[in-house]
Formats: sequence, C-alpha cells, structure tokens
Amino acid sequence: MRFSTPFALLALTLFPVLTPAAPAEEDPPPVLWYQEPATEWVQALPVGNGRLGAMVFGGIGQERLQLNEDTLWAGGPYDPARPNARDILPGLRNRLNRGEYQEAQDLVQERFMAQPMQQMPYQTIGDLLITTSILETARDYRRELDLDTAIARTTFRAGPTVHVREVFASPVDQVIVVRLSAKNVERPDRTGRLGFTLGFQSPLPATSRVEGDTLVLSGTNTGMQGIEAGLKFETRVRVLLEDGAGEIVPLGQQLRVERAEAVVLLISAATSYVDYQTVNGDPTAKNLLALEKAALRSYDALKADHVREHQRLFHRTTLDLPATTPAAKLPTNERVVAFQEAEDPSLAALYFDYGRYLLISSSRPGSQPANLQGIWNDSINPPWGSKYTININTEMNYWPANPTGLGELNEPLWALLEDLAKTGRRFAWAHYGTGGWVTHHNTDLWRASGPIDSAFYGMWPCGGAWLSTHLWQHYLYTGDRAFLQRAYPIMKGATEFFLANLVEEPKHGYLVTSPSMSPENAHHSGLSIAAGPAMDSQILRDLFAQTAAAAQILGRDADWRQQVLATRDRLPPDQVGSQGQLQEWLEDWDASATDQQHRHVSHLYALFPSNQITPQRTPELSEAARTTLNTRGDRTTGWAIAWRINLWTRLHDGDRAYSILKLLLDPSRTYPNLFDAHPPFQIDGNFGGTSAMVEMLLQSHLPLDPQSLAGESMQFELDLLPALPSAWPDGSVHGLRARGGFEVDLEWKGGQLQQATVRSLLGNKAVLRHGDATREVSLPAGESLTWDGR
Ligand code: FUC
Repeated sequence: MRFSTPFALLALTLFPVLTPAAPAEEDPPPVLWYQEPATEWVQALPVGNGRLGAMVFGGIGQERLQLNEDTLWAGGPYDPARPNARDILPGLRNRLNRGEYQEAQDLVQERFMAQPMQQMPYQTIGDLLITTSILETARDYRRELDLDTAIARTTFRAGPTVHVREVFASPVDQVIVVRLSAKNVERPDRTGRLGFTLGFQSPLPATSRVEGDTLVLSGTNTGMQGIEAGLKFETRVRVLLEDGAGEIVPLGQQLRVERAEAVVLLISAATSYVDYQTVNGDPTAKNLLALEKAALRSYDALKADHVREHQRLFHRTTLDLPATTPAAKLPTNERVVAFQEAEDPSLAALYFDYGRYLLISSSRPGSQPANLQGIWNDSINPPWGSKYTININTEMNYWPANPTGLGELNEPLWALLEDLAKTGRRFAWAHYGTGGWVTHHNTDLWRASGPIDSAFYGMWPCGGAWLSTHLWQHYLYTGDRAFLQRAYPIMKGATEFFLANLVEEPKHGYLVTSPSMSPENAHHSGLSIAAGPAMDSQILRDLFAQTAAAAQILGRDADWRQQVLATRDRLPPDQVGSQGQLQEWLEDWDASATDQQHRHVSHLYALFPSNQITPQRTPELSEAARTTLNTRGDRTTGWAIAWRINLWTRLHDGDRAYSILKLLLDPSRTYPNLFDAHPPFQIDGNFGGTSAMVEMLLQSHLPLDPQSLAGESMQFELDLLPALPSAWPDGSVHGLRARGGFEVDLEWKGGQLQQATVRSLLGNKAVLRHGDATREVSLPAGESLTWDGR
C-alpha cells in the first residue's frame, strides 16, 4: 500500500461533510484509527446496538463484517439439576467440618455437579463478505471507529475513485447499516463506479438464497453437551441503490450489485429465542418488520437518529486528559506500543471512552447482558463459551455503568437476575432442598444455575448473591423506589437461600457457606473446596444488610428483617493472617496456597467493589489488604489487572494504580483494536479499566452500617481525586455519578484540585472529602455547589 496524500487533506477537500474538522492539537477526538485493513479479528472494529454486533475489517478488495445476534447461543431450554443431588449434602458438610477436603471435592464431582457439566456457548452468525475487484494497492487508506458517533468508516482511493464505507448498528432502527460509495474524483461525469458481490459464510448449519433485493441466510444453532439445537436464526441483507443508480443481480447463493454510485445495505438478524424457556419466535417476521421500516427512511435519517441516540448516552461523561506527547498523533495500534515508552494521558482517556462505547454498544434495555466478549464473537465454541462468568467477570462488566452515568444500561442484568431468581429457585430446591434461589459461578442464555466445569472451579454458590448486590448499588445511585420494589424479591430470594443453607462451623460457631470455595484458588494442591471463605462472608454481609435496608425502606417483612440481621451478626469477620495479610479462608492457609500470585483476589471484594474495608474506617484491614495485594503482584491476566487497579485506588495509591494501568495497556494485554487481552479477548478488562479510571478521580460510599443504610440517617461520602496519578497532572472530568445521586465535575492542574462542582439529583446529604479537607453537602435536589477542596 502506498500513502501519497495525507488522508486528512484528501478528506477535507473531498468530503467536508463526512469527516469532522481537523482536531485541535490539545484535544484529539475519541477515534481509533489505522493505516491498514484488519487481517486478524482483534484488529477489526466493533459496532453494536446491544443486540446486533459487527466486527468491521475494513478490507479493500473484500470487506468482511463478522456478525452477531445476542440470542444466538448453542442448545435450547434445559434444566441442569441432577436427580438426588441433595441427598449428599449432610455427609458432604460433615466431611468439610472434619477437614476431609479431597473426599468432599470428589463427592461434589461425582454427585453434585450440574448436568451437563458445561453450559452452552454464545455463537457467531458468520460473516457477510462484500467482494469487489478493487486491487489491494489502493492509496490513502484509513479506517477508523469514531466513538463519538459510533460509526466505523473506511476510506481509500483506487485509481481515480475514492471509496467511502460507513458501518453502524442502529439502536433506533434495529438494523446494521452499511453505506458504500465510489466517486471518480478526476472525472465526476464518470459514474457507476461501484460494483460488488454479497455472500455469507457461516460455521453453523445454514444456507443462503436471494429474494429480490435481499440476501438471506437461514439456519439453526448447534446442539452441545447432549442439549439439542433449539434455535432457528435468520439474517437478511437488503440492498438499496441510491438514486436508483445500478443494478441488483442474483448470482446463485450470492447477490451482485453493478454500476452503482452509492449503496445502502440494511442488515437484520434474529433468532427464534423468546425467553429462556420459549424458542418459538419467528425470526423472519422480526427481520421483515425491521427491514421494511428502515427501508422507508433515508440513509441520512437512519444515521442522524443513530448518532443522536448514541450521543444521548455517550455525552453523559467526558474525561479530558490532554494530549501532551507526539504519540497522541500515531495510529491507535502504534500508540498502544508507544505508551510503554512515553506518557500519553489522552490514550488513557481514549480507553475510558472506549469502555463507555463498548457498554453502550453491548448492553441496552431489551438486549442480553454483555457477556465475556460483550456481543462480539467469531466462533461457535469460543473461549469459556463467551458466557456469563459470575465469580467476577460479569460483575466487572457492569462496574462502570452507574459511575459513568450509564445506569440504564444495567437493565439486561436486572432481566437476567429476574430469570435466575426463577431457575435458581428450582435449582436450590433440587440440589439443596431449600427455598430461595442460587446460581453458581456461571450462567448462559438458558439461565442455567448449577455448578459446572468441575468441582474445583464450579462449587461456588455466591454468583447470584454477588450479582444481587448490584441491585442495591443501583438504588443508591438512582434513589428509584419503584426499582427497589422490583429488585426486592430478587434480593430477598437470594438472602433466603443462605438463611437456609449457612451451617455452623465447629470451631467458633460462625455461620458459613458450605460447600464453597474462594473462587478458583487452591488452598492446598488441587483443592479449592472449603467452608466459609472470606469472600462469601463479605458478599453475604453486604447482601443481608442491603436486603434488610430495602425491607425497611419498603416497609416489608419486619420480623424477617430482624432474622436477616441476626444471621448477619454470626458471619465470620475478616481476619488478618500470620503474614499480616487479609485472610482468604477461614483458616490461615494463605501462606501454603499453591499459587501465591493467583489472578483472583476474591477476598479483596471487601475493599472493592464493596466498601467494608476503607483506609479511614478499617485501617488495619486496609493494611492487610495492601499486604495481600503486594504478595499477589501486579502482572496477571487482563481482568485481574483491572481489578487490582480498582483496589489500589481504594487504598488511595494513584501512582501504584497507574503503574498497573500501564500493564493493562501493554500490547500483551490490549489488542490493536483496544480489546482487552486475557488473553484471548475478554471484555471485562476494558470495563474494569474504565471503572478504575473513575475510582482514581471520584469514589463514593454509603458506610456499611446496616442501621444507617435506610432512611433519614443515610449520609453519603464523596472522595474527590482520591487516587490521582502524578502522570495526569492536568485534566478535567464532567458528569461522573456518585452514590446518593450526585453528579460531579472536577478540574485539576499541577496535580491540585482547582474546582469541584457537585449537583444534587436527589437531595441527599453527603460529606465531600479531598485529602484532609471536608465539606458538608445538604442541597435540595437540582441544586449544585462548587468547592476548591480547601
Ligand atoms: C474465570 C477466570 C478466568 C477467565 C474465565 C472466563 O474462570 O478465572 O481467568 O476469566 O473466568
């Protein structure tokens, strides 16, 4: 490829409307851009509307759009309960009381695991290929993803012809829209330069056919692990010739467009999924409806609505970290490499924006929640099934939602929880013989809730409990009483399960989870199973206090509430172990654990995302958490690094947090398209990184005293710039949200807070803190104050 004219120059002269004005030096726009087409999937650029996703490769001769629809998963409705599983529980718990861990783990493996022992994976539709006869020697090539408009754009010149291709996934019209245009810039009278062939390729059992101006791919998902294929799916691409120029010709299983000027492709995809137990939907009807509506609208109208809806969310927050280094002008892939050598604060700001972009694009009301890969997956059997791993990963996906003003994007998570409260209730009865609901360390489209993979990884009953704490957090941000009413039965059901299943451990008489584990870590070689790991008690301390507070606010279940709080008092407290570390298990096993640098830091849940441990209130536990973090080390997988960054911000160590952010943005953990590399790709690291950047700038708490969690006594705490790294001396952030319903803008210079503006949305009381200075806030809803932090 040759690069003769600088692209910006060419673009400005030829497409003043399509291309934004040249960016001001100090303020690079939030754009990922590249000088070559993607050859690998992790170079391609993601677009999505929560439900439909595409990875755009930006090829010259052939454009590849790898497509996803978020209900296309393997299998069909199933019940993973194993007959008679609950019979083993008393014996199993006795074994754990006696310390017979190997025997207990073997028993779970043989008699207690879900059937099948794996859940169903998320599957790709396949690719739409747009094949031209253009040679790869095109000039002035550029592809980009504009995060501000959520449009992927490829431009290049082939001979005298300038090609522009735009792709977006409209949340308004529920279609992916592609516009291809070709203009002869030397002889504008020579028209009809655009020709291409459309074809599908899919790894699923599917066939293509042409219906008039539409190419159709229809097929089914696959069965897996003995669960039969239960879904039909269909994808339609409708071709619209602009100004009637050109011709559409059927070509067997492909469709050919000839002598066109500009062409709009409308892509719709759907499956027969209705809900986790119903699969008789009509994908064809859904597609035809979406396509007919969208085809009536002009490209400009589709695009304008799409951009407006995206910006409604994307503009809620802005983070400005100035572009202080020449690296800021490099293509994004080179910028990631250069980041290790020289500071480039605005790359971090781009990463922050990308996290928000990815959440907006992968999780919207009505869609499935963002899974391990958001919605972008090119395989029918991807790593870890591209499912919902709920012993950290799904929770991490949603950490940035409320703090960046995107609280309504949690909606798919609430819908998932409503489902799990039903499937998990059935499972609790089958496997534990009790009421309440339970979900273990993973779930899938079918809302399976049992222990999977193996006893070592799967025997953890607190996935649903952890997710349920998100409900209360959402309430703290929004003060939405109707939401709390909706959430309460889920919180109550999660709590009921543990009231019925906690057992008294023999040494101290604490009430503990049994069987359980500290997610995925071995306390002795090959053994994870245990009773009462610290994380479980921490999660339950939160869940019980939150459920009791919700009951009080809603005026429900007064007696039961007392029982919940009394049970809470009997949970084991956090302990400091012989090395000064925060103890991961009930016994001080940390020093003998086989992997001292294990990626999971489950017992630090209390420090983040929870606030049971804070430097002010629990200085000793906070020191112990620091010791644990130092032992665990910083160099690990993508999401585990992202968690560590959040944790160090809670210890108010901005520079340590930043040094780990640099590891996250290392090319070994960030792909050229800025997707997080576990490796392989896993989106949690992106979201965890975005969350960590918020936590550097703003932290908010409601102290965890169950008596203060409800009503008049609620007093929130907002920490301003609690962990500002010295690498970001100057900057500003607008529109961050804090618990208690506050919107916060911050400006800082030379590492010093210049001004904070705090707007109260709900009229709650708060204390602002900056360093040692504090200021009380008691504002009516709708009013704001400014403070210089002194
Ligand atoms: C957990 C983690 C792995 C991976 C998987 C999806 O099992 O321990 O690192 O993220 O989830």
